[in-house]
Amino acid sequence: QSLEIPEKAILEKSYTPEDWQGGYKSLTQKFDYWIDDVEGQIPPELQGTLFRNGPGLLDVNGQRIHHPFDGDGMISRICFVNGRAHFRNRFVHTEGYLAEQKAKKILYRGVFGTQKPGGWLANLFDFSIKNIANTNVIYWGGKLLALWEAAEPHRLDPYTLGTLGKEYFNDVLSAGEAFSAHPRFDPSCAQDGGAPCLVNFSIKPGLSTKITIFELNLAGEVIRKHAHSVPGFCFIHDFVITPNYCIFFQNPVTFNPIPLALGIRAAGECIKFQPNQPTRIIVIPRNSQTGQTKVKILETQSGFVFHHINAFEVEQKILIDSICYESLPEVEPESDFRQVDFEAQSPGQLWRFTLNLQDETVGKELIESRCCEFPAINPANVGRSYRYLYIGATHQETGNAPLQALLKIDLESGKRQLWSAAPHGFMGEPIFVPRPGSTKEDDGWVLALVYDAAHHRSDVVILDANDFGKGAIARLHLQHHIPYGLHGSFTSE
Ligand code: 3ON
Ligand code: FE
Repeated sequence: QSLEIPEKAILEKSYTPEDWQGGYKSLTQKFDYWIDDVEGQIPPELQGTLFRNGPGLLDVNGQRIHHPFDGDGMISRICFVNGRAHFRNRFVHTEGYLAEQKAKKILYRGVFGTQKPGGWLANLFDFSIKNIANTNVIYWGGKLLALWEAAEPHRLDPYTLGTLGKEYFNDVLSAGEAFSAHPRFDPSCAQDGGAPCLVNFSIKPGLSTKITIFELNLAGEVIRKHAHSVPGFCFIHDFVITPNYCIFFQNPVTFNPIPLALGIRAAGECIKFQPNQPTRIIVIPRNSQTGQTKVKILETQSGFVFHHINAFEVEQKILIDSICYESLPEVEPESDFRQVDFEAQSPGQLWRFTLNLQDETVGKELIESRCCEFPAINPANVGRSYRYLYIGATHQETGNAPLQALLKIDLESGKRQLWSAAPHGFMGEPIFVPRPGSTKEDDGWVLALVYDAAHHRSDVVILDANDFGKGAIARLHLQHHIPYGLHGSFTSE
């Protein structure tokens, strides 16, 4: 057998840019229907609702936004009942969305480079922010909440997806106060006698940064809130928890607000990655009662981190699994994000960091070099040791490219399984749903939205988490596409 790989196979990409770009068309229509076009079988045991959030609009009446992270939040709701599934989508009716739809033009600057038309003069000294509610959607304490990390949540009707208003948790949040888009769900909180709780944070940046931690009980009430000041500017999108700690990676960046003030750059474009500076790992104790309240800051080199997978404690050590980029991906001010040169971007790779709290050292080890993003695990293992993770990945083993596959990693045996939707399929964030009543870590399903460029529509794909080798056990063809999204969640309530 020849080991020679034909040159064509190496040169050929697993996708075409045109196919990929199709997933960045706006979706303006509202839909409500039972999904009848199903390949395979929806497991009847899979009961509950998958909520997804992401930018639904990539333009306002034809005026293009500069970066997908600036797009207005659109919620999709896929409800599974007795082996059938129902689809509904609605935009979050934020003040900014309503005002721009009425005016039929861009009225706000975006954090990631969208400017008001009219050049720098039209944007000069405009620091107002548009809460676009586009990053995550969670169901907690009987409330469906659309999240965006720089401002307060929007509350939605879980059935109709109608917007009910902003959520302040009984005045715990003040107007405009942030509540990040990456809450973590502690399945069994030691401080609450083993009851589940939600842990979230907010970042108030400045010369020094205020990090506030919130813990909410099952009724959706904030039961603990404490704030900490750390030196320097922070761009922190995600964090991890263990039973005793909240852990943040302070990326090595600087912020220069002058181009923002002058109307020539958006806030996100004023952030500069500093490759020669260390990442500072901020470890904040969750229990402020035990005297263990001192915040510890450890240093390492991690590149830029958006997302973490999980963390857990082993004696005096904390292990943290994170997706690291060699640098912060930037979109040039005058360019179109649809023309991005993937090969020029560093891939996201999976690393394990080991913090030794006693001598304050950090070790690190590469777990997966294939470009990956959007991790998921069994919710019962959040903050605990775990064996399996599921993550969006590129079809190819090396380099950067759009996510087209799902990778399952067995951290114990090192075994990998890859399910790819290439060449025409593009992968969104997976969600792991445990099989009801089962305690086996990988017994359940992995759900993801896949954009199918061949039909310009999206599919809800269901894999058996225990065995990706079977292929998709069901592919639910939607009647339309869903623009590439960010995060979501599953609730069996
Ligand atoms: O950090 C400071 C405080 C703060 C909260 C300054 C600041 C202005 C940058 C800021 C605001 C941050 C915001 C609004 C961040 C929003 C992030 C967002 C909407 C999405 C992030 C997504 C991250 C990733 C890695 C997405 C990957 C997507 C793919 C691989 C596929 O499309
Ligand atoms: Fe995120």
